[in-house]
Amino acid sequence: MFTKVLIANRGEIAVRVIRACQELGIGTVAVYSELDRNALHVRLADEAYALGGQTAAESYLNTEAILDVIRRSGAQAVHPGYGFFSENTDFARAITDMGVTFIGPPPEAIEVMGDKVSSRIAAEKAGVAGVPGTTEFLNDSSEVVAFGKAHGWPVAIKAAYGGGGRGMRVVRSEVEAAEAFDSARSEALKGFGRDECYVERYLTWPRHIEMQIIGDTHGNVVWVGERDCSAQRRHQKLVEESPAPAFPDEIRQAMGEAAVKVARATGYYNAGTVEFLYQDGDFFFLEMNTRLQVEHPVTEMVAGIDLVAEQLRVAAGEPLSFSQDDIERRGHAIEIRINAENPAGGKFLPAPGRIETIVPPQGFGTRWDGGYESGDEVSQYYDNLVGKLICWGEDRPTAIRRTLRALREFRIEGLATTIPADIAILEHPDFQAAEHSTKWVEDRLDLSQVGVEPVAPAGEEAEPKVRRDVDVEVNGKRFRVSMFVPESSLVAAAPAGGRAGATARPRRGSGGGGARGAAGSGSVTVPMQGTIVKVLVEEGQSVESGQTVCVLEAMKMENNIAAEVAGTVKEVKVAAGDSVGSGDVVVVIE
Ligand code: MV4
Repeated sequence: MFTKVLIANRGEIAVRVIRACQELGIGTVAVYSELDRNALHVRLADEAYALGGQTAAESYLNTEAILDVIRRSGAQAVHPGYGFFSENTDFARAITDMGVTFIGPPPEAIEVMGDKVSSRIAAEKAGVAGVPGTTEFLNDSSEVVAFGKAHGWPVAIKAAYGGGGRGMRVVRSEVEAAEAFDSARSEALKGFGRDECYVERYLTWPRHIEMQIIGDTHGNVVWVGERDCSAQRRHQKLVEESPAPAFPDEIRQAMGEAAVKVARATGYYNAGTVEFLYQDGDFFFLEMNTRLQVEHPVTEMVAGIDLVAEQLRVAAGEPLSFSQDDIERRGHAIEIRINAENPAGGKFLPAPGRIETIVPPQGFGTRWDGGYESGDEVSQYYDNLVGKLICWGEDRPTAIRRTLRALREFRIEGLATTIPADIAILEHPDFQAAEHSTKWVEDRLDLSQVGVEPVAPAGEEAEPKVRRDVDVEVNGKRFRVSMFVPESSLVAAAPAGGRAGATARPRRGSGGGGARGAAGSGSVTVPMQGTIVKVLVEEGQSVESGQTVCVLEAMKMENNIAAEVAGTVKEVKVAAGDSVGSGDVVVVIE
C-alpha cells in the first residue's frame, strides 16, 4: 500500500479521500489555491502545498504546479477526485511517466469512453446495446427523416463529441428535422469544437439509472449496485438513490452484468460507472464515467463497501477485497446534493459566500460528506457543492422520512442552499411513488412557491432575554404569564412615554432602543432588573433629552439609561451598587 497520496482536488471529495487515506494509515498531501489556503481539506491533510492562483485553471488545473508538488512531497500516488484531472489522460500519463500511480482507470479506457460514439461502439462490441440508432455520422437532415420514418418519432439528434445534453435536439416530426439538425450541429461546434452528430430513438419518460463497477489489475471486475439519478435539473443531479425504485431484480442483475461486460471490453480497472437510460423495462447504454462519482456514497451505504478505500487498494496493485458473490445490498440510501444555490422560483441562482454557521443533522443512518465548516467560504470560482447528505433506511419510505427529518434539522446560516428544493422533491407524491423521470423536475415539479431568504447569522452573541410577567385572561380565567423576550423588543414594546430608552452595548443591528414619543417622561425608569454601576448626573444638574443618566448592568451587559426629556434633575433615587427592578424610577427630571 502507498505511504503517501496526493489529493489533486478540493472541497468535499478531497475531504472524502483524505478520510479514507487516514483510515488506511496513508499520509495525505493536499494542494490549494490562494482562496483555499485554510480550506477544510487543507486543515485535514498531513501536508499542504500552495499551487498559487485563484480560478481552477490557475490552480487545481495547473499541471506543472501539481507535478512540482508531487516531486517535493514524495507522494507515490495521486487521487484526482472527480472533475479537474480525473478524466485527463495527459495528466495520468505524465504522472505515470514519473513513476507515480494515477488512482483511476487506464488512460486507454478513459479515451474510449471519452466520446459518445466510440463508447457506444465499445459497448456494442461487448454486446450491450445503446438506444436504437445509428453510429454513423449524419450527413444531412434527410437521414434524420429516414430514421424517424423507420423507427418512429420522436428521435434525438446528438452531438458525437458533446456532453451534458448540449448539442442534443429532440425531433418530433419530419418538419422539425432540418432546423434541429442545423442547430444541433452549430451548438456542438460552439461547445465542443466538432459538429459530428448522430441520431437515435428519443425516449420520452426515461429514468437515469447507473451501475457502479470496480475492477483490479488482476482481471477481476464486479458490479456493486445501481443508482437512480433521475431527479435532476439541467443535467445537474439533485437527488440520487439506491436501489432504483420499482426496478425488478432480474433487470438489476442484467444491468450489472452488462456494465461488467462493458468494463471488461475496455480493459478497465479501478472504479467506474456505466450509465443507462431505463424505460418500460428496457435499459440502454448511454455512456461510461471513468471516475469516482459524486453520488458514490449511496452505493457505499447500501453495499457496506468503502469505494475509495477499494480504489486505493486496487491502485496499489492489490486484488479486490471482495468477490461478486460477497456483495450484499441492504436497505435503501438517498443522497441529497446540497449546493450554495438559491432555488427560489425554480431558478437555482448561484449563491456563493461565507457560511456563517453550518450544523449538519445527526442521528441513526445519517451521513454528511461535507467540504466546509462554519466560517468557511464557498467561492464563486469553484463548484458550489457544499456537501452531500446521505441517509440510509431499512426501506425506501423509511429512507425518505429520515432524509426529510435530516433536511429539516440542517442548519446553514449565511447563504442560500438547495435544501428547500430537496424537501419539495422528497415530499412530492410523484417522487414517493417513483413516478418521476429525468424530465420530472423541470416539467412537473412546481418550485414557484419555494422561496429562500438566506438565513442571516444570529449575531455575535445571542441577545440577552429578560423575563416579563403579564396578566392575561383566557375564557374568563386569569393567568399570570411569564415571557422571556429580547431586551430590544421589550424596550420597543414599552408603552410610549412610560420609560426611558435603554441602549444595550454591544449594540445589535436592529431592534428598538431610543426614546419613544416626543413628549417623554420626566421619570427615568430602568427597563429590566439589574445593578446600577454608575450614576452620571446629580441633583440640580441640567440634562438634554437622550443624555445618559446612569448605567445599568443586566444580563452581563452595560445598558445606558437615558433621559427622555430635557430639564433639571430634581431627584436621584439610586447610587452605584443598588439593585433595581424592571420599571423602577431612578432619576426624576423637571
Ligand atoms: C437521451 C434521452 C432520451 N432519449 N437519449 C441527456 C444528456 C446525455 N448525456 C443523454 N441525455 C439524454 N439522452 C435518448 N435517446 C434523454 C436524455 C436526458 C437525460 C439523460 C440522463 C440524465 C438526465 C437527462 C435529462 C434530460 C434528458
